[in-house]
Amino acid sequence: MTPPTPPWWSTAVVYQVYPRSFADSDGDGIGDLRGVLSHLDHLAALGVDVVWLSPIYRSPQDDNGYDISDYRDVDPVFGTLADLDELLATLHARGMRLVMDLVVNHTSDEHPWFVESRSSTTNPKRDWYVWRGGRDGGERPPNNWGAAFSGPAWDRDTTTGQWYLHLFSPKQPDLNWENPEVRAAVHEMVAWWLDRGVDGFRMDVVNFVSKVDGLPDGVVAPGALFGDGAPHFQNGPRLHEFLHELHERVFAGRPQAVLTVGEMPGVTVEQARLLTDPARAEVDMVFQFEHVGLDHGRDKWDPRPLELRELKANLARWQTGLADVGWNSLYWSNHDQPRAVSRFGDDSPAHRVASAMALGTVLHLHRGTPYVYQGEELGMTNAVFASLAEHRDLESLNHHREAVGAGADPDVVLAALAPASRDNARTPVQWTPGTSAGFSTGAPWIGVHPNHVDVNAEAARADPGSVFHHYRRLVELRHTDPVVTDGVFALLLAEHEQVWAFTRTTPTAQLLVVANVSSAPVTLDGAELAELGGLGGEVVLSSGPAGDRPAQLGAWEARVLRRRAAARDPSSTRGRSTTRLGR
Ligand code: TEU
Repeated sequence: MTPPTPPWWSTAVVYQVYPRSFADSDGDGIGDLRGVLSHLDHLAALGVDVVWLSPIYRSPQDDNGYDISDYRDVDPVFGTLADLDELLATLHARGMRLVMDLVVNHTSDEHPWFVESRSSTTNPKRDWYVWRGGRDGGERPPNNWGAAFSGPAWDRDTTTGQWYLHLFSPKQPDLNWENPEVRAAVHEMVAWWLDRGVDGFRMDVVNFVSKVDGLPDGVVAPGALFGDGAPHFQNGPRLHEFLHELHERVFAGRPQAVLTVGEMPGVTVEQARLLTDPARAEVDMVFQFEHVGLDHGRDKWDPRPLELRELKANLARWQTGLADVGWNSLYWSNHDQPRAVSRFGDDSPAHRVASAMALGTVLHLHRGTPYVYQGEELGMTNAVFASLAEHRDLESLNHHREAVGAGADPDVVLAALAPASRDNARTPVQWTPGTSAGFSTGAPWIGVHPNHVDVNAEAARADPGSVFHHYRRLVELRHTDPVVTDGVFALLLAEHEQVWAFTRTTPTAQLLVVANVSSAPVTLDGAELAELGGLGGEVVLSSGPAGDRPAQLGAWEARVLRRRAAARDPSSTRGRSTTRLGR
């Protein structure tokens, strides 16, 4: 039997554009589609295959476009439908693809569907959203769930006195996927975009669409204001059915081979095996959240130190779990997460470049499809905001208000926003050392990082030793070396607290990836060196201040070595038994 042709996205790298912060063409301080069009050379130079565009649809912008009031138009702040068509055509002409954001767990409260739905209890669209009567004579929400952006997950509507569910902001009411008319409307809209030529969808919190019957109360953690509804709305009872239906009705049989990636907070490896099994036809890959939760305590505002051993074990568990069925997505950052180099690396001037390279190296050489978030290829760092007034994200602002309202010290809450706020990822892309980093000729909607004078695309592209060129080489390696796509993953030195090492092995070749993921040099002892096969092989890629002694790794030094796969290679046999790490 000939093996099935691997899907195109198995050798692809996706680049995420958060349009509000990418590039502004018209001087209003907000990035737009013509801004994206003007920087396609940058993406082509990096070599990426796909652009994932965060939402550009019509929206009141309560959550920067994740609150959509018209799925079939472009918000004037970003441009026009004609600009979008031009972007699509230009990307295609350059051999790149376009993946859109699909936000259908909820709409904006200004979407005509919700405007109708809230108008009366008998409106035909009433059941398109999740409406319930309140407790205690209607005065209290129907259950105790909290919303992701603070406060209760319910709002009482004055027109009818009933409550509607919003897992995010009150301006993001949840659609009722139990209603077949809602699903049909979503299918129609997705087909409309595919007819326009788009190549796929990143599906926003799509594992929240099926809620448990009866919407039971969640457990209230000690000190928490609300119950945790997640067990009742994440990966709910009809999720597989809904995704399969969407696939069959819309994605199957399309001329373009569509890429679907489901954003799924709380998804487990076991669920992901089912969700991404090609035979089940649900989604191609999922964004899982385990590795970006390892530095959270009670919640994201309560940091705990990240343990390298835990991080390695987590990624290894996903590699093993999806080795024989399904597929991984690989990411360090996106528009909701802090900057990778500040969070997992060391963004001090001495180590910023090397640590960004080391992180890129380990991530991109895992098995799966890597996602590069805009600016990550420049080693952009977390924002430096001096006051609450500089923050923009509703999640941060609401959290500050809620925590201070409950008696917390405002300065302490502000300090907790610094490492965790989503605004860290949303400062403008740094194109040049000039005014506003070349992002806009107007006043940017959010502060430009002062380090743009040194950290910018112009400088990076001119410097062969930059993070940009290292990422470019990683993308190229994925395109040219089948081991990067297919090789079996095996973690080495699992217990080492500074070194991240693994092999990728096919019957004919092997890559060994070794990185010092710390700001202190490492000297490997004899046993460690033996586990790494003596660190021999042809150097495919390296970064950091390589020393001349193989047993020494400088701070954040990363090496990728190619070897012929030997049947009795100690690393490959040992690696196979690493499942104990995570299971
Ligand atoms: O995010 C969903 C999600 O669960 C998060 O990553 C969320 O940002 C987190 O709770 C913050 O701590 C998606 C989008 O990526 C995000 O930008 C939207 O705000 C959200 O859905 C609602 O559409």
